[in-house]
Order: sequence, then C-alpha cells, then structure tokens
Amino acid sequence: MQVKTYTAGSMKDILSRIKSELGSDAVILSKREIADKTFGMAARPMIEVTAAVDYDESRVGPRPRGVRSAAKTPENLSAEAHSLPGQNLSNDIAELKEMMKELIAHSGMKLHQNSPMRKKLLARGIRPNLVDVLLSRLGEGARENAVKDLLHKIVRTSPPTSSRIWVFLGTTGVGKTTTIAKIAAGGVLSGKKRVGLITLDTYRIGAIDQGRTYAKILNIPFMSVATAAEFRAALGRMDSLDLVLVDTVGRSGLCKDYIPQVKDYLEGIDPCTFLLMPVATRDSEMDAVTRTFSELGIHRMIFTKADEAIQSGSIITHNLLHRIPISYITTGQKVPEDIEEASSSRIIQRSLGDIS
Ligand SMILES: Nc1nc2c(ncn2[C@@H]2O[C@H](COP(=O)(O)OP(=O)(O)OP(=O)(O)O)[C@@H](O)[C@H]2O)c(=O)[nH]1
Ligand SMILES: [Mg+2]
Repeated sequence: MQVKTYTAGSMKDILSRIKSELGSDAVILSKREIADKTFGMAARPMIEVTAAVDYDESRVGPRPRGVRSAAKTPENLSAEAHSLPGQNLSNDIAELKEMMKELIAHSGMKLHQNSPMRKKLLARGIRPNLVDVLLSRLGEGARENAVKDLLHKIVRTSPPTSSRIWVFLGTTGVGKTTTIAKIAAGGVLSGKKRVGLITLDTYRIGAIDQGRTYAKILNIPFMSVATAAEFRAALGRMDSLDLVLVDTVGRSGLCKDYIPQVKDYLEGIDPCTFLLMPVATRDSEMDAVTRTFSELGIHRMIFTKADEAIQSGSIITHNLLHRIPISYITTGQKVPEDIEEASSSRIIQRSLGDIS
C-alpha cells in the first residue's frame, strides 16, 4: 500500500500526477478544499487529495516510480486471499480494481448516495470510498448477505508466519506488552510451547519491570537488552525455545530515529513482525502509522482494544487498503483470556453486526 497526498489548484492537475506517480490502479481516499496562503494574505483555493495504490511494500520492497507492481496482479492477489470452494475470487478482485479505476477517473463521483446499505456501512466506520467501491460492485440494493459474502472473500486473516521470533511493534500504549503476556500465557498454559521474552524497551522507566513481572508469573526466561549486539546474544541464549516474544520500546513511530534503530536490531534476523493498532484509531492515523512501520516490513496485524471501540469498521478499511493479514484481535485488559485468533467471519460480524 502506498498512500500520498497531493495539493494543487485543479483536480485535473492532481489526477494527472496521481496517474503518473501511482498508476491507474490508484484510488482516492479523501478530497478537501483548503486555502493556500503561501503567497501572502490572499488565500488561493486549493484542493488536497489523498490517494493510495494497493501494493504491499512490506513484502515486495519499495517500487521505483512509474513501475507497476508485479506483486499485486488480480491473479496473485486472489491466490493470497482466502477463498471459498467454487467461488471465483480473481474475478471479484479484478472487478474491484476496475471500479477503483473508475473512481479515480470520475473523481468526486458519488455512487449510490441514497442507498440504505451505504448509510449502514458508513455508520459502522467503513471509509466512504471503500463503501462506494463495494456497493458499485454489488448494486444499490445490496443485501446484508451479499456484502458479508464479498467481504468474506477479500478480508485477509492469517496465523503468524513460521518464524519462532515474534516482534511486536506499534506506537505508545497500544497494548504490546499486554498482548505479549496474553500470547505467552496461552503458550505456557496450554503446555505446548516453551516461551521466552526479550524486551527492547529500555526507554521508559518501568517498562522492564512490567515485562519481568509477567515473565516471573509465567515462569519463563526474560532478558532486557539495550543494543543490537545484546539482542543477538539474548536470542542465542533462547535458541532452544519454541517461541521468543520480543517487546519493543514504546515510542511514537513518527520519532525520527526510531525506525532506523529498530531496523538495526532486526538486521539479519527473520522474525514475524506484528503491528499493533487499537481499533478506535482514526483512519488517517492508521494510514500514517502503517506507512511508517512498513519500512520495517510488517507481516501481520493485531488489532487491539476492540472492547473500547464504538465502531469496528476500521479493521475492514485497514485490511482492504493495506492488505496486511490479521492474526489476532484483543478484547480487553485481562491476561490471558482477552485475545482471539482472527477469523474473517468474526471480524465481519464484529465490524458490521446486523446490517439487514
Ligand atoms: N480495554 C483494553 N485495554 C487494553 C487492551 N490491551 C491492552 N490494554 C491496556 O492498555 C494499556 C497499555 O497497554 P500496554 O500493554 O502497556 O501497552 P504498550 O504498547 O506495551 O505500551 P508502551 O510500552 O508504553 O508503548 C494498559 O492499561 C493495558 O491494560 C485491550 O485489548 N483492551
Ligand atoms: Mg510496553
């Protein structure tokens, strides 16, 4: 997923820039009028447009400008996504992409504005452009089952990768340490896994204690590290364990030196990286955080604090735009019980509820 914001005096200029920089698969996420005061007191009306193109930078690496992504053809998208027996997923995705093209070609076009289903989906927190794409695929009179069936085919969930090193990333207070404790407790209590905990969290006073306390309760090995070399040594000492959970420093992903520092730690290691995101995060915030952390290569999402969110459509919006499979959803503060493995049907039910 690549998201960019453009500002210009006319929509025509913006569209041609989007097409040349992001390609014709791009979709417009938002459009607003702003006043440009660059040239003094007289404010010029300007248009600001945020556009995105659906390719997964974390998997394929940065794409040179103007080069179309080979990783996201409708065919291989369909292979990655979950499909139901007998259903032709590649056609659905190809059609969705066609509709995205249409949206950009007719920017500002309002589709099925008065559809009751549109209002219901918007009320669940799904981003308007995605609602328009879904409804233009399904028709104005779309029924609940049709919407849910289509989402079921395209929402991506997946267990963690096969790596035995799991790294938990995310901005401050999103629930990294609590989620690690839940996962560690799950493994330990089921008796199936020998689990260890390493925390890179040496920045915040009390962070090491939090990890140490959980490790003590669960009777699992714990180490805190302050350098990449110490991290490698700690991993070496936990070599015989089934699963090593790595907690990271709680700092804003926008902090300039943060991403390079974590990159340094992860150099030469092949972990499963999770990005944790509270469900109630604003769309624009989700996009910015995801973009920032994607530099580290994000393999899976964990949506946290689902119990605190009034709307959960953000999970679907994020999943359809960023295409990062979801592994877990956390649903409360209690360790270990308030966590569930992600399934597309539960996510759709949680996000949409009853929309009949
Ligand atoms: N309601 C609710 N609260 C949660 C959930 N997960 C974590 N919390 C709470 O969120 C707060 C922050 O959780 P932490 O696990 O410390 O978050 P963190 O990401 O490790 O924070 P930093 O290390 O400071 O970056 C704590 O009060 C947790 O109990 C959840 O699923 N639901
Ligand atoms: Mg923490």
